[in-house]
This record gives sequence, structure tokens and C-alpha cells, in this order.
Amino acid sequence: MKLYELVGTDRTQGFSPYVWRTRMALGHKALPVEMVPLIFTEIPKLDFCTAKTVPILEHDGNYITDSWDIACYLEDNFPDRPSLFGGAAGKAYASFFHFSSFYTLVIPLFQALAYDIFTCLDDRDREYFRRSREARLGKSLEAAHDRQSENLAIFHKQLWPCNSILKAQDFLSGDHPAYVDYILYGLFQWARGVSSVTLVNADEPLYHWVRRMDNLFGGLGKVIRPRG
Ligand SMILES: N[C@@H](CCC(=O)N[C@@H](CS)C(=O)NCC(=O)O)C(=O)O
Repeated sequence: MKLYELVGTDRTQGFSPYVWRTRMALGHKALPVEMVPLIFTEIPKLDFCTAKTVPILEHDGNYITDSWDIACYLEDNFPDRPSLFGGAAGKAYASFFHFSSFYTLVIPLFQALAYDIFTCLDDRDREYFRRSREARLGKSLEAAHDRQSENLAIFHKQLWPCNSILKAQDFLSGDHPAYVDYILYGLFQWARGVSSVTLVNADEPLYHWVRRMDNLFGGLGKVIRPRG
């Protein structure tokens, strides 16, 4: 099994939030995987599939090219391993969070991190990233960076349901982590890999949840070193 991921100048520091969902899902299922690092501009040049984004999972001649589809593929193809969703209701909860977190969490965090991501990139990616992301932001990377603290505050405000849930349980999925936790953890890994920003404070339940997540699967998430 191979997982194609996204890196910058440091090929050990894969920073895609979507790839991190999949990495954690593979850890959950205890499936060994070979990581294949790519930079942005290498993705469209792959000759075996037409995917424009990572993660891409290669398994038994299949290429699955979307993080949600990969989670469903792993759940369907490895039913004897621990479940990522815990049944139909858990799958619906994960699907809801997958969609709802896009506008509430992914977008404000992207706006906060866009410039920091740029600083991590291979030189060959910089022109592409600046052009495509400035079009998406509607402003320059530098102008977005000037509003970093405002966007982090928006992101932080939207975390309140997660902090509320985690007052009563260790994981968003209950006593044990599952795919909903991996969706959120991917965002924390994204920020950790590209930026020195602080997302939550030590007195918040999410702070302790991040530490619990970091320790899963032999400390898998700790391969991402905080940027000083
Ligand atoms: N819906 C996709 C989104 C994946 C995605 O946006 N991946 C980004 C990296 S975080 C990517 O590969 N972007 C390539 C590009 O923008 O050129 C999924 O969940 O897998």
C-alpha cells in the first residue's frame, strides 16, 4: 500500500491536513504504508491517475483519490480491523463533520496559514502556489498574513463544540478515537507543520486531546516537528 502525500523543502514533513486524516486512518487499521512525498507541481504529472490532489492511496492496483473515499475504502476492505466509523450512525457523524468543518474550520485556518505554507515550499512550487492561492484568497499572501490573528480567532471560536464535547469524553468519537478525531487532528498537524502559531491554550480540553492524539499509533503524529 502506498500513500502519496504533500511536502515542501523538508520531505519528511508532510503537511496536508487531508493526508493526515488518511495516515491516522491507516494507523487505526494497523495497515503498513509506504509514504510517497510529492510537491504540489508533481501531482498533475503523475502518469497513473488523473488526480489533482493528495491524498492518493494505491492498493492492489486501485487508486483512491479523495480522503473521504479512502476512509470508506479502508472501512469496506478491511472490515476485520478496528472500525473507523463504528457503524452507520458513526459514519453519518463523520460525514457531517467532514462537510461542516470545511467552512467552519478549514477555510479560516487556510487563510491564517497560507503565507506560512508558502514559506515552507520548494522553489518549484512557489509561483504556482502564490498564483492559485491568491486567486482563492482574493488578496496577496502577505495581505492574508496581516490578518492571521483575526483568522485564528475565527478558527478558535468555531472549535467550541469540540471543546464542549471533550469536557465529557476523551475523544470526539467517545472513549476511543475514530475518523472524526482524525479529521480534526489533520488540521492541527497542518498548522504544526508549517507555522509556529498556537491554536489552543493549555487550559482547553482540546489541548489535552492533541496530546492524546499525538501518542496514538506509536506517536505517529509526532513525526511533524513544531516549527519554532
Ligand atoms: N477533497 C480532497 C481535498 C484534498 C486537497 O485539497 N489536497 C490538497 C493538499 S491539502 C492538494 O493536494 N492540493 C493540490 C493543489 O492544490 O494543487 C480530499 O479530501 O482528499
